[in-house]
Amino acid sequence: MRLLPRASRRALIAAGAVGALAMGVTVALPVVNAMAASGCAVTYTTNQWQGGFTANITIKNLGDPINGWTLGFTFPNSGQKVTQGWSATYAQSGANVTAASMSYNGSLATNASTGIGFNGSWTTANPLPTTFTLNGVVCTGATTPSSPAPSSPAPSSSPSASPRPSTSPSASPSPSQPVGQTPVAINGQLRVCGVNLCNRFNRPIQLRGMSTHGIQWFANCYNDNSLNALASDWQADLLRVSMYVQEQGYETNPTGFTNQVNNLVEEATERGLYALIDFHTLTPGDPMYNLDRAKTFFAAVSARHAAKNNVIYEITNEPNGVSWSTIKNYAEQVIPVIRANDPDAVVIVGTRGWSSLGVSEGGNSTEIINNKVNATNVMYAFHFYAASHKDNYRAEVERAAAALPIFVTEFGTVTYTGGGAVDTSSSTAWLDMLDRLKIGYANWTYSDADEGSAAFKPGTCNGGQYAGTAVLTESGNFMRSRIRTPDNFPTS
Ligand code: IDC
Repeated sequence: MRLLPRASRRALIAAGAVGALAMGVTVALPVVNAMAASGCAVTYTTNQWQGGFTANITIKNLGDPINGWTLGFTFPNSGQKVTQGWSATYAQSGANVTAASMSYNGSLATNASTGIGFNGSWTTANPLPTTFTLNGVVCTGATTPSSPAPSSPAPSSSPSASPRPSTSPSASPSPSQPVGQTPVAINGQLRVCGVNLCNRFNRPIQLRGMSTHGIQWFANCYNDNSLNALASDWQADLLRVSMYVQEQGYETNPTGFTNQVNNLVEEATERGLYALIDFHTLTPGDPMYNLDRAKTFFAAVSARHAAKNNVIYEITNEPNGVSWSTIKNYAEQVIPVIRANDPDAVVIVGTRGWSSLGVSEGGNSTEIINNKVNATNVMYAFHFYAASHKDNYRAEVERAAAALPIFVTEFGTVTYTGGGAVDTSSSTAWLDMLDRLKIGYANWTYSDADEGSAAFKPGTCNGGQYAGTAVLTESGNFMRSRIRTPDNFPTS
């Protein structure tokens, strides 16, 4: 979806068109229903603009476990239409809409939630539907008298993943369950434990994966074939979705880029990969410049993915030219927006000097260690480019890693320009250290950009072949062989 040219947008605004509005309704009355083998609560929120909207719906099952569901609701007026949905099969007749579960999200345990959504259009007005049914029963939010309220967030639905064989489509964090083969099926919801990232067995793990290039430029590199190759051939654990804010990115079309990110998160989820949502600020370096955009964006994506167990939020890519206290202040304003929707998700905060822990601006990690972000489940980003950043940076990471949870959300095998030759010895030294310290990483980039850091040869994304080594650059070959080695995730 492209925005209208700037002049036409101004004309629309001048003609009195409404701007983007966020609206929401939660249907969850604290009523106890004596019958109570069924019960549901639905949250329906929209972001809307002139003629269009995105709806995000969370369905919570308050009754007995169900296997397969159909959500029903009625639009308040007949000009409202579902145009494109996700995570459910939609049908509309007049103003009546149904959304039926998919194979991977039909099973909802008691108190489990799942998230679905759609893009829609409207003509005269776009009020929210007020009544929802689940399998024909009106959702009043009633709870079963016999089941106590959950003390922890409900387990999310976890799709089993093709193309990796999965023996367990469930993400229920019970060690007694058979273990699936995808990274998400094995590890489930992650949390920060001390200086590490821990899986559902409370054991430290390292996630290894790839970053997209800017999705405003390389959307053609992210499709079923390329993502199947990442999951199956590369055996990656993680896809970082890199959404630039400037440089023709998010600021030019917030709804379009939010949808593009959401779709890539769904693609990662279908394949059992963790999805790292990167709010790719770069220039200007002060994250506060994008604070309002960040709040809007993270409110939308965290609502959409709240029920998933595989989403990690990176709230600012590379702050530069600003103090750590400014970055911390930004983080402490954005994190609550995410937590309001997705209380248990891990959040990664960029650090001073292009996420160098301060080193590239003459500082070091002490400023963070002495003044940590005031929130739990937080990690700190470190970035390096192996041909530019060597021993002094490695020493600082090793020192910082004893005190801070660190995630290398971006690095290159080349120079910090993104180009030049692969520095194999420095890259090897870096990755050996990250492996030893169990620090997760995403390599820049899973794209066919014409620069040394790209994994694919230029032109690859015009074709359909991504698996194997014939399509890879030197950097791609190096990274594929590092990422393909067994993860040996702890399973008890
Ligand atoms: C670079 C891309 C390049 C693009 C440029 C635009 O590789 O194709 O023209 O961004 O700004 C970073 C940034 C990342 C950079 C990368 C390489 O996070 O956006 O990508 N890099 O320069 N930090 C250090 C290096």
